[in-house]
Amino acid sequence: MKKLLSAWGCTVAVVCGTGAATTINPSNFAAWSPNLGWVNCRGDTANGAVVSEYVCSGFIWGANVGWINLGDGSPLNGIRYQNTAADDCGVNLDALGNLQGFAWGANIGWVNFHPLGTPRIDLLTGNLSGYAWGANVGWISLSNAFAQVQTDAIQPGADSDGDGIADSWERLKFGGLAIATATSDADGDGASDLNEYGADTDPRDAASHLRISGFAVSPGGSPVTATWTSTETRYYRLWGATQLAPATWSELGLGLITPDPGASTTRAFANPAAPSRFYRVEPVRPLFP
Ligand SMILES: [Ca+2]
Ligand SMILES: [Ca+2]
Ligand SMILES: [Ca+2]
Repeated sequence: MKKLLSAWGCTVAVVCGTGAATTINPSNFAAWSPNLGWVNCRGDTANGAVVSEYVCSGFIWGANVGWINLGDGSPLNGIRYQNTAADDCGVNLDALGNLQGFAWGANIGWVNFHPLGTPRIDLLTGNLSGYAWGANVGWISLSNAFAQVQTDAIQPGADSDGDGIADSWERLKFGGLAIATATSDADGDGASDLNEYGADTDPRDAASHLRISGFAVSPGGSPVTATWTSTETRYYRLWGATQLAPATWSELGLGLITPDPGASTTRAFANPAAPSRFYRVEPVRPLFP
């Protein structure tokens, strides 16, 4: 099927019916091009754009130009499209939400998602912004004063060995699928490879793992201030409990926390009156299922 899709004939893919259901929002699906008019990123729903953790796939539709292919979802290196051969082209997504690579329309040629147009996805809202550029069609705007494109989800990458870790991440960090399992801890830092994947820390660096790195209590016992290691690619929630066995964790009321710039985040919160208190921090990817 990969071969059929890589023929770049948009109607081929529709006939094949291999596309996953689109992730694009039913109301916010329209990009705009001065030369093409509206471009429908949901397509016909069954074959519309699909955003996943490392790559995009599926098709967007321009009434005047037909289907535009975002990639077949199966990059040859098992991670991202290299965009150096016709059968390995498509639009990639990085951990910060930036889109980069080439889409293809049989009637319009290549459409370049280039850093100059800053095409990206907001990791909190799923809103797309920036532009793509086609030599034959000019700019295609992913958001404007009237409309925008929004993805309801970012699908986790394929997990063929069923360890809960996207295979792309395993290949990127370990060069293959043999090392990481659902319980392994390759760098022995106490954070499992599965948890390092979830927190976007380095599974080959024992100094890199999610942890509360600082904690200060005000005179009188409340509020307290917690600092934890963080990355721009994740949001966080803080949880508290007054005992560990059994623990009943409660969200501390700060809601979804946007990380501070840099390598750590600090927040203050009320310290409940109790003989003992325990805290933990959870990494969150808002658009993941
Ligand atoms: Ca896996
Ligand atoms: Ca580890
Ligand atoms: Ca680590």
